[in-house]
Amino acid sequence: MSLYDDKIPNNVNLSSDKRLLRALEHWQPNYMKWWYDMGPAGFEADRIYLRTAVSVEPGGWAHFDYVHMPEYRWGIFLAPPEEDRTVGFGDFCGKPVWQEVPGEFRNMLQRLIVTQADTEPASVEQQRLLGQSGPSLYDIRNLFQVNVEEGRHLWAMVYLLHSYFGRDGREETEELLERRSGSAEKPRILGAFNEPIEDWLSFYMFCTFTDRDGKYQLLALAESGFDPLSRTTRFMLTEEAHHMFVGESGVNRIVERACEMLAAKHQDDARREGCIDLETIQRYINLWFSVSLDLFGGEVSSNAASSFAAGLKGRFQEARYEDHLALAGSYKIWQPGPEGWEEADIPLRNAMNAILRDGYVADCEKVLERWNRTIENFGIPFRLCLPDQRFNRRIGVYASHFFDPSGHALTKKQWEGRRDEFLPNEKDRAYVTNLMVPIFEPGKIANWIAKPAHGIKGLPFEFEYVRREP
Ligand code: BYC
Repeated sequence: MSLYDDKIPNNVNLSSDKRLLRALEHWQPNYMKWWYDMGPAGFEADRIYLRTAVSVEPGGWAHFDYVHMPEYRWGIFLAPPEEDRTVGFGDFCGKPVWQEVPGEFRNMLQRLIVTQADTEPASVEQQRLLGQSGPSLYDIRNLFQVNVEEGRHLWAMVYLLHSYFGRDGREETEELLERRSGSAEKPRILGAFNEPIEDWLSFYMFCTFTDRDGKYQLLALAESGFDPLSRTTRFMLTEEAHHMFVGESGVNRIVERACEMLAAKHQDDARREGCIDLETIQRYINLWFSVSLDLFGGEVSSNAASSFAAGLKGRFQEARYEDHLALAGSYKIWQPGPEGWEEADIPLRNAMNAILRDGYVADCEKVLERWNRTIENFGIPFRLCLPDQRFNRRIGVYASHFFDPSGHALTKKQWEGRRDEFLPNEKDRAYVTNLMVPIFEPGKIANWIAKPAHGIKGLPFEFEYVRREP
């Protein structure tokens, strides 16, 4: 048994594939170097109560124990194969799925996998310093759980690149460790993954809105006719659910604490009580929802049409549709025309990004309803909302146009004058950053966030989720 078979839990029979093993043996030390350079800073020696995936069997991905993060067992798992699976959409609909890369679509497929892969280390880099200002050991442990799982998701994509894309794939896996979130020279591929995440409100917004893009992209890739990609992403989705829980419940606890203070002190300004006011929370929603919408790509996209036609990337729950060819039909988009903004019909295949995004938006609406229920329970009339989909966009038909969060068109000058009303402004950031004081004592929590309703795996909130080395 090889060192890696021993160290890396897997269900891909690593030990029997010498070529793959060699490739991973070459990549693994570089990954570890990256983790030490760019992974959570300042906690390398501490033991964290983490969940590690040890198999895809029911319960096998829910093994909990104390772990030093650099020794986390980053594994490679594919969901079990489905017998006689066929391509579910596009030009090859009904044909057997591919177990090898279809030559004519190699570049397109590699690009999808690299783009997906790039987001995983990017998010770890964005969150690198957060542990040092965590509001409780419970929250810090959740951050690290998310971080190690993003590391595992990178391994999942690296496995595909090494196994199926030869030398090009190997080179891509090196570049994945070279790009850096926010770098001017070698930035990460997608916009949201170059945004700084320097406070915990941003972290929870990211897990709510950006990880939820991850869910929809993974669901679309889980439909793929390239079976190894489908099986890998299906397993990744089991972990993604927890990340969204961390985000949604995190924001909810911040909202709850602000409302609790407002209600108890008959105040109208949560900041006076050292909490984060709902208006600031709204501006963070405006930012993270809009940058996450950009992650779906342009509303009208020939790339999306091509990957749908090739059977590589489908729609969310493709089986719900009757027509899997999408050759007929159209999708309505409000876009600039010769006479100003107008509704246009675009061919369905070109609208695949917009269709996937619509499912995402509906999902986000439900999150907002749950946060608003918390506010309502305190009898406070304020309501949080999602900004209009045209607001603050950098990609797609609304990029380089200006809209307020209600979707009213603005001139560039009006936008510049009112930007601070819509998006986190300098004062907001300074205020929120100032609250980020670390709490490392078990059972204690920062003033600006409520305790969670439950601890991890039935343990109390007071449990020592992070054992700090003296
Ligand atoms: N930023 O045809 P278009 C996750 C580029 S998150 C910068 O409109 P397409 C996670 C695009 O590359 C999920 N550039 O869009 C969450 C293209 O460039 P070229 C990640 C952008 O290609 C939290 C041009 O603009 N997974 O897992 O259909 C933590 C025109 O593009 C952006 C995936 O993304 C942007 N936002 O769609 C950890 C799935 N958007 O060709 C992890 C795989 C577009 O002109 N990726 N561009 O050079 C895809 O399916 C597609 O690449 C995209 C873009 C949906 C992202």
